[in-house]
Amino acid sequence: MAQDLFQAPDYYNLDDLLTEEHILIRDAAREWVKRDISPIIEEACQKAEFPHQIIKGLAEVGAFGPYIPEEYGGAGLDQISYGLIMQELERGDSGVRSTASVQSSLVMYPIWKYGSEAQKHKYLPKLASGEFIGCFGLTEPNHGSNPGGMETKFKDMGDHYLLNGAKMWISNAPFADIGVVWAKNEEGRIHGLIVERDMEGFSTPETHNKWSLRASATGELIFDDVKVPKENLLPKKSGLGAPLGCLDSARYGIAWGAIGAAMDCYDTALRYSKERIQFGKPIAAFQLQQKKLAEMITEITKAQLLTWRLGVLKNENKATTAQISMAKRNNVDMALNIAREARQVLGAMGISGEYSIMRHMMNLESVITYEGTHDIHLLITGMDITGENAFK
Ligand code: TGC
Ligand code: FAD
Repeated sequence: MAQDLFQAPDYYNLDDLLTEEHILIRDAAREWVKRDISPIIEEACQKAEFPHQIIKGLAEVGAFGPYIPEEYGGAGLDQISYGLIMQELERGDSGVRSTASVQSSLVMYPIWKYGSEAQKHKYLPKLASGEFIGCFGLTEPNHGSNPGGMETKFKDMGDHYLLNGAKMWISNAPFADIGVVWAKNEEGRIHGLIVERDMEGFSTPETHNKWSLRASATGELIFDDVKVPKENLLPKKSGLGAPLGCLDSARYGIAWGAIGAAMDCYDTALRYSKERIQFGKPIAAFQLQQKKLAEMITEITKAQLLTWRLGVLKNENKATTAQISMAKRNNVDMALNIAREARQVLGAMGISGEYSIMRHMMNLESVITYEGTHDIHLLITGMDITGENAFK
């Protein structure tokens, strides 16, 4: 990739809305991305390999469990700090943000919220330091948007549970040390179970041939009569609301992350448009290119405002599922549209790995699908404002 010259756009002086601590945390993550992600990410994507060497740095910038209390090894930060870290990571690559989102919101969050004290002390500090990497198993071959229909099940065998079934499209699966896995008991009630890599009958084959999120490892989780100790069941919440509660936290992080990808595409296109000469002048001087760039910064600014406000609501424990859906849907769509427009500004260079835009565009095709598709989030908003459920 060409040298990382990123300069973050802040058209409405939104830094004024942040505290000094927010800015310190954000700038530390920004510097780390510039130093440790930008130089290696293109090659990792081309090779479709997760860059394991980044795990230590992710832990050091507080990307693993930013809002988990310090007593459990987390950074004890607020929700805006969490969002800003996700923004900076996804400015580098959506796959890097994915690894951190899953670890924080889909593995540490359920253990923190629904786990026993013993589970919290056993797993959270190791997850925060990156000694353990986790994954989250909800999606199945026959149940994606409709996780309530899941077929993975467990049986009470007296001194342990016996787990059978399969999950697919699971981020971090191929190398995760533990998985928070959602399965039905004999009464059909959904529970979370912590499954450890070395449990007999548990395997995690990698999913190959992805054109998107190539620097993030994706795989299946296969459970063939896996004996899970009873103390590994998350005791404090059951039902579909338990995994959906984790998704609220992860979707919130994605809303911030998508802004990072959009900022990187905009910044790259703006710089290129000033340097590329055609017909004797920089292409930035042509109205059609200005239209693209002006619309990009307008959409980024609107998303920044929406998401900052969501962060304030989240800090006050007032953000609703539907408000989070609106931000995830809007911001990912905004980022994908900006990536497509920015790629055009670069002409043929837009498809080259010399620049980050095509990689962001391909990554965002996953981001607009996972954690609830674009259409599912529209239906969540639709249900919230009309009171009518259009899912079923
Ligand atoms: P529904 O009947 O609406 O709800 C079932 C129960 O759950 C409660 N509930 C919630 N509880 C807490 N937080 C939320 N956000 C909640 N939303 C709903 C609800 O009150 C109800 O409780 P109860 O007590 O009455 O049973 O459920 P439904 O079956 O109709 O489904 C609704 C729908 C479609 C919105 C939901 O299933 C959904 O969101 N589907 C999308 C699935 C999805 O997002 N999967 C993501 C998998 S993980 C992933 O993609 C990780 S990618 C990570 C990365 O790499 O970054
Ligand atoms: P489907 O549910 O089959 O949907 C197909 C299409 O039908 C979509 O356009 C959808 O919007 C539409 N549709 C479905 N239902 C309705 C409806 N009621 N009304 C209107 N339209 C509808 N899952 C995990 O559990 N953990 C992970 O870590 C994880 N990581 C992922 C990583 C990647 C790279 C990807 C691509 C996916 C990941 N997922 C993960 C899975 C992801 O959450 C699902 O792909 C997503 O929820 C959609 O499910 P599906 O792919 O089965 O699509």
